[in-house]
Amino acid sequence: MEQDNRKTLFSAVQPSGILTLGNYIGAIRNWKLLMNDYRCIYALADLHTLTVKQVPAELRAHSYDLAAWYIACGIDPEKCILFVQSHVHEHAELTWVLNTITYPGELSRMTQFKDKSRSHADNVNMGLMDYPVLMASDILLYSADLVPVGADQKQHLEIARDLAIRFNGRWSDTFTVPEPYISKSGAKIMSLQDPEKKMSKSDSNVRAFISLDDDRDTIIRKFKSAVTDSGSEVRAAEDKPGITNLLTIYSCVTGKSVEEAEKEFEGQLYGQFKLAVGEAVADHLEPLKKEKDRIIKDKDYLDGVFSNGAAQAERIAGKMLSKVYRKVGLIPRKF
Ligand code: ATP
Ligand code: LTN
Repeated sequence: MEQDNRKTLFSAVQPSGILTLGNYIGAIRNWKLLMNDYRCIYALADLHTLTVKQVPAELRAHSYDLAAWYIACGIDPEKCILFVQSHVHEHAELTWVLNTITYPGELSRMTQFKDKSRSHADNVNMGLMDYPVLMASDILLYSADLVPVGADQKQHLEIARDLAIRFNGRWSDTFTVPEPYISKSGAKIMSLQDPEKKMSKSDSNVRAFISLDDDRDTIIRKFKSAVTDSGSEVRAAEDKPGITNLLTIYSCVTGKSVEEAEKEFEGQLYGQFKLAVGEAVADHLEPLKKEKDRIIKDKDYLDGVFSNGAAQAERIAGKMLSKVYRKVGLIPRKF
């Protein structure tokens, strides 16, 4: 068999609802760009979604939806491994072992845990706290060298690195210590209503985020109502978080640099600029949405992708889990 000498890349998104423009620009868009240079493994992190309350039928629908978006955004299942986390039992099993070398203190100080404990105060469960350990298992099972994520996941990546180093030190070299890949531009797309806050799908104000499912008119309307800053110049600056965010978005969807965009809108009013950003985003998303709508109709195709992906993922994850069990002293089943 031909040897693949490329480094390995792993990433995942939770099928927890709609996808926002932040998810797309901060994460999924980069996956496609890296696909030819790395051996890529992409998962739907469905076990992670159970850390907050889910409606079972909706979770199932969201999982198919997310897979359709992955493929529509250019993640080619023929060129990478695309699978559902819960289809590969090794993820949950490695989490158990890693839990035994994780300290509660390092999990309880995670920003996401603190935020979600506040926003889901009626359901602060062990899974919510253990979330980064499951994420570390996802990454370490595949010896991933690189993990492309948005800036908000950097802390979780640090835990994955710490656990790899701790395990390797206590037993012997087993895990690759992963590096985060956080793109320079677009790693943190901000809310359209409060540019000091991350754009988030769980925002109670729907005008704060763009859903990839929004139609053209809605997208343009949301950009028109985006909060901007004082002054009138279309320029990226620290004291202009609203305009800077819109310039970043414009640059990411058009491929132009922020400087080029600033020149293009020199002398124009905020209103004209916001309309142009809305149109550029709508133009960019339109073909992706068409493709997603086509793919989602074919559940058999998606089930085939999942089955094929899980078989490939399992081969890698199974080997790694056996190695881990052996190293920590569990006896292998002989018959
Ligand atoms: P929630 O807001 O409910 O916590 P989320 O929108 O952050 O969810 P996730 O599934 O946690 O969604 O994130 C998926 C990926 O998208 C991660 O890599 C994350 O870093 C990235 N991401 C999420 N929001 C943004 C954003 N506003 N800007 C850039 N990247 C983002
Ligand atoms: N927690 C991540 C999703 C995720 C992930 C991973 C990302 C689960 N497992 C492994 C990278 C690598 C999030 O985006 N919220």
